Amino acid sequence: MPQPPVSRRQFNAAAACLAGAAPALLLGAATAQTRTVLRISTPAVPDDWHARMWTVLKEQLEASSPGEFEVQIHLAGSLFKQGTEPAALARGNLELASISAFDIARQVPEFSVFTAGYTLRDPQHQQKVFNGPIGEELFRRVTERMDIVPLATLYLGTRQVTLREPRAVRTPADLKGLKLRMPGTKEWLFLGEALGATATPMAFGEVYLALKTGTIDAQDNPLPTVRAAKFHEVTRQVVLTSHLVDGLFIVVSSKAWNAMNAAQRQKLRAAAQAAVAFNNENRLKEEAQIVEFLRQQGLQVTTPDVESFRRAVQQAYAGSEIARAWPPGLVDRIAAVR
Ligand code: KDO
Repeated sequence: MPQPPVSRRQFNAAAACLAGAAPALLLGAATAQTRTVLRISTPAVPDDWHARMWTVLKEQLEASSPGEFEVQIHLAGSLFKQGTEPAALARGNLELASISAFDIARQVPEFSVFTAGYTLRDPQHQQKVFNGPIGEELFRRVTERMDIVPLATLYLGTRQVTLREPRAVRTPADLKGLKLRMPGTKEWLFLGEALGATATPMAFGEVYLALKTGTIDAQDNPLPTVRAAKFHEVTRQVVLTSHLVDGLFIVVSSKAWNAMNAAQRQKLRAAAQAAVAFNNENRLKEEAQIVEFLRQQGLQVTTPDVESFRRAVQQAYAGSEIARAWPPGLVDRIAAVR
C-alpha cells in the first residue's frame, strides 16, 4: 500500500527524536565497552554456601559501583573443570575463582602445608593464620608465581569421611582397602592414603553416581557439602575424622586486577570479604546442626579415635616428599597462632 507523504512537521519531529537518541545510543555502547567483565567459575553445586556467596559478591558490586562491573557466575563446573581454574585465570580466560590450597600447592609447593591433615585446629585458627603475617607472606608468593591476587579466605568446612556401607571405624587400620574418592592431585591422594584408605582420584561432579553405583566406597567432604550435593542419599555412615579444616581462596587474575583503578580494587576486595562473611556465617551455623539432619536422613554418625588418625596422618607427612617443600619452622609458626 502506498504510504502518505511525510509532512515537514513530521519530518522535523522525527529528526529531532533521532538527534536525541544518537548520543544515548553511543553512551550505551560506551558503557557496555567500559564495563569490566568478571567471569566466575566454580565446581560448587548451586545450593552450597560457596556457590551462593557469589551472588552476594555480585550484588555488593552492583550496589557499590553501579554499571562498572558485569559479573557472570558459572556453577557446578559448567565453565571450567575443577582444578583447571588457575590455568584459566593465568591465561586471561577467567577473572575470579575460589581455589584450594591443593590447587596452589602445584605451583607454590610450600603451600602444601595446608593440604596436610590436622595442620589447622579449627575455623578460627584458619582465619587468623590466613589473615595474619603468614597469610600475607605466602599470598605474596602466590601472586608472584601464579599471576593471581588472593582477596579473601573462606572456610569450606571440616572434612569428614562418609561411607557407602557401614563399618566399624576406630583407627586408620579400619579403612584399609576402602576405595576413598579424593580429588585427583598428588597432595589429595597422599591425604587419602595417610588416612589409611586406598585413595581413588575422581572429579567432584562424578562422586554422587560413583557412590550410587559402588565404583567407590567412600568420599570425604565437609558435611554442608554432603548435604548440598546430596551425598547423604548414597551413603549410610559418617565417620567424624575431622581430618582437614578446609578453606578456599577467592582470587582474581592479575590481568583483571592490574586493569582496575584503586577504587575498583577496594570495592572488589570488600565484595569478596562480604561473600566470605556470608559463606562462613552460614556454613558454621549449618555445621553446628547438620549431624542431627544426617541422622534424620538415616545415616549412622560415628566418632573414631581421632588421636590415632592424627598420629598416623602426621607420621605419614613427616619425612614425606610433600613436607620437604615446607620452609623450616613454618609448621611451628602456624601452630603458634592463637
Ligand atoms: C572436592 O572435590 O571434594 C572438593 O571439596 C575440593 C575443594 O577443594 C573444592 O574444589 C570443592 O570440592 C568444590 O568447590 C565443590 O564443593
